[in-house]
Amino acid sequence: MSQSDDCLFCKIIAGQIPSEKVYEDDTTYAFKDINPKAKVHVLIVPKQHFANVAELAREDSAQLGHIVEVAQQIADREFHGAYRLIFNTGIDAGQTVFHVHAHVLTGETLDE
Ligand code: DGP
Repeated sequence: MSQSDDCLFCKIIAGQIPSEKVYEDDTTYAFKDINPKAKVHVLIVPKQHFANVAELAREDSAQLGHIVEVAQQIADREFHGAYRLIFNTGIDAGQTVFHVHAHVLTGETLDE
């Protein structure tokens, strides 16, 4: 599994930094965002390091599809299948951690 030494989310996946796990399988890890923007705010990450969603789509589109499936499972459990899925991509779009992550916002009715 490729990892980046300086990557915060690689360290979370490896258990070197604590997190509140929501889901895990062989390829994918999901945990609660430290600064929630909704009643339920989960980050879903591939265990393999990709910088952003464009790189993930190019190099492993099946993993990208799997992230959407995991988001759906979380929302099915938390809020009758309703959720918002966000991939901030690039500094000017608000990306601060350069290990691709899907923000899943759910658990309540969201503002438009
Ligand atoms: P983004 O701005 O799209 O790169 O989102 C990064 C998210 O990561 C942001 O919503 C806050 C969250 N985050 C940053 N550091 C930590 C951490 O140490 N633990 C957890 N659980 N979340 C973190």
